Amino acid sequence: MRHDGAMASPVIDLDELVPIVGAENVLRDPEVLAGYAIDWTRRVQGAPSAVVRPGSTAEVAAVLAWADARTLAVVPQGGNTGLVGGAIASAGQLCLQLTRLDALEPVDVLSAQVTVGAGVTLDALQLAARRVGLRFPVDLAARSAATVGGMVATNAGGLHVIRHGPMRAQVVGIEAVLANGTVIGDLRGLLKDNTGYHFPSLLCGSEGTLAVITRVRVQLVAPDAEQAVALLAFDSADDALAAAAALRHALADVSAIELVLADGVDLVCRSFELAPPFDPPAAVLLLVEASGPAGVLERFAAAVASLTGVLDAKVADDAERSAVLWRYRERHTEAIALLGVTHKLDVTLPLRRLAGFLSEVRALIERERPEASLWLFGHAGDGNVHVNITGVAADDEEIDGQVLELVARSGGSISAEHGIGRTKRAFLHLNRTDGEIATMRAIKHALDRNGTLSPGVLLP
Ligand code: 2HG
Ligand code: ZN
Repeated sequence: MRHDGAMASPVIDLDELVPIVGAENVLRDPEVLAGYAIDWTRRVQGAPSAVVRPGSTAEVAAVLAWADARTLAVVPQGGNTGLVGGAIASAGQLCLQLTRLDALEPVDVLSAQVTVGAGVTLDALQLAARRVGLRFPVDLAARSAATVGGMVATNAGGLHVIRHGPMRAQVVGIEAVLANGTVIGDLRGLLKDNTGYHFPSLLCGSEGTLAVITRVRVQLVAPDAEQAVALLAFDSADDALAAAAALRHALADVSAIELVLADGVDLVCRSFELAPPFDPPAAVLLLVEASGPAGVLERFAAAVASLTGVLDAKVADDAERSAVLWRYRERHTEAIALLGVTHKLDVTLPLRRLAGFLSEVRALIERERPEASLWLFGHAGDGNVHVNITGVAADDEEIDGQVLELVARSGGSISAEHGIGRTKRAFLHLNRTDGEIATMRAIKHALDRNGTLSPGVLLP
């Protein structure tokens, strides 16, 4: 078994993995493998030779050392909720499935930190924090399956980046295994430690290409006393974005500003039999969440009342009614998935270019792929738009390129929070110079001499 032009490799006997992880954790039945071999978008189909499920850092190290010595490629995978194919092993590669690394240490209340295995789900981490009266501030719709290791590897963003930053901002310690089996990092959680290169920074967003993350220590925050959510209706994206800026100036409590459009909300309502939020339907909707010290609802209501351009509003201040409003935003991904293979282009624009981009990308798709449907939604507070295209061929990379070129020309990023993975690596040059890509390659080579980890991911 060879990968990416490697020299002739020794014969590979997957039975040699059995003493390392146990027979029940070397999966080879094609029917079982199928579930690990395709990503959420159904666009990236892999064909791993086996799925290996280590149960400890030592087992990860032993599997990697074994594979590295045989130049057998290994692709780490967490909850398989990624949207760019970064966790999908191609033919002849091993899928290193990490959900058995699910140990959750007791929360260290003194430092408000907790150490968790890479396979712990976001849900489980949030629950552990809540149990001791704290909060883990990163949140995203795939919380029940997305794992902490995968979220660090992709530097996941989610709903609260405007207040708390992405995953990178929460990580205070990391343990990872290099391709040759060397374990690096520490989990002491020291906020001040200037002893050279900072491995958490290097590994956040490295998408499995530099090391396999096995444990992570994260910072928790104090919960907010109160929370309120509003769904606001507008005629245009310009009006909505002006209101979003005004709200952020007026109110320190804003913790999420999400944008959805009439057609997406209609699709969500039809797909899940939800009552439409507004009658008549609004062209553009903002879902705004405010959380902070007592009195949030009053401050929020006053700030909303002072906005211009709001056609209609729905406000909720309890968990149940807030969840009802959130559904119109959070269920977009699921509703779009029902339409079939989806091209997902997760991009950020400078806020001043965001409204213009929404109309320009629509004009581009109408011109270039009139048969396609375009779904636009995202995190308006940080300029992150999820451009979803359905009704085009799975392998239509040309249309991806055209959208991403528009993003780059507009001063944006071709990957806001999902990563580059397999689906965007051919476009990395739109955002990174040759010198930068060469630097990334040099780092990759220094840490993974044989190219064992995730070949075909991230680097062109
Ligand atoms: C979200 O914000 C996720 O809901 C998924 O990042 C986005 O499905 C998508 O394109
Ligand atoms: Zn998102």
